[in-house]
Amino acid sequence: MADEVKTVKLYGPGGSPFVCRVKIVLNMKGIKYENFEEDIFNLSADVLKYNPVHKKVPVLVHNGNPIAESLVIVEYIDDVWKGVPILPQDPYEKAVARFWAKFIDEKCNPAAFKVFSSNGDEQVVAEACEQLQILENELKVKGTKFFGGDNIGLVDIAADFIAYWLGTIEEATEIKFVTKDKFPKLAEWADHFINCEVVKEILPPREHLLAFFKKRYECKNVVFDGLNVECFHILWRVHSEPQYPANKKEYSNLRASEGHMSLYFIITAAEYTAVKSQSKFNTLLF
Ligand SMILES: N[C@@H](CCC(=O)N[C@@H](CS)C(=O)NCC(=O)O)C(=O)O
Repeated sequence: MADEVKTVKLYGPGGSPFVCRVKIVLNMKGIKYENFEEDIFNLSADVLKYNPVHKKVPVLVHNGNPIAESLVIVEYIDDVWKGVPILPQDPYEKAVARFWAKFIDEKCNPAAFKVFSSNGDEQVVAEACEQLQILENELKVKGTKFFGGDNIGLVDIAADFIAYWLGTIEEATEIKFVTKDKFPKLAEWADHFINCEVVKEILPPREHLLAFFKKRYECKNVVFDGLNVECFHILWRVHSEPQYPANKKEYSNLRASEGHMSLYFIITAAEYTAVKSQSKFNTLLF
């Protein structure tokens, strides 16, 4: 057991839905591991070394081998440790599960996130609902408790953000668009999922998430010395010096930080020049 702890290391904070995917699977399989909590605004040198391509958590290190990307990690764990299966054995069923997990990652989660960064724009809400409706229909057609049947599987785990985080961000931002009336099957599924012992033990306290997301979305419009800067997203790495491209669209990649909290700005090239020349901005944000 002690050896297992030494050979399995998980890098990533408990508040991240991507990290929780991995934690849920480790919990389901009863695998002991060492957890490195990590600060997503200032990732450790270990994470940057183990995941130099994406520079993100979670990262799992097993017997010294790093594995990145939550769904890849989930599948890896399922391959290595037997016991409760996460993916179906049947190749077709397995492909179907991977299809839905990919759909959640590529369509549903980004569409839902966009609702909050757009401050509840009607069109953006409609687009997110369209994606969620596809999941709702899938549950209706299957008629099962979970996407995988009677037990939790890959798709349920992939959808942990929808089950738990989404409602919390809705509360933090006061932008409610996923209702029980609109998505009764999803609501029922989410309830089953978050109340499963193996999941419940892992989920971060709701009040912590609430506080985090309130802070994250509170700065919608920020004024720096008369310059109205639209802040629509929080940002990541604190001290990395960004490259400054020449047009406004690319400026959305400008990374700045205010103390621990980082912000993500859209500003024009002219605004940038003006802002950069102001010492207040420099002290405050870099
Ligand atoms: N596709 C990745 C997404 C992981 C991800 O976005 N992780 C965030 C934390 S929730 C992160 O590491 N952010 C740090 C950064 O971007 O610098 C996965 O599934 O693992």
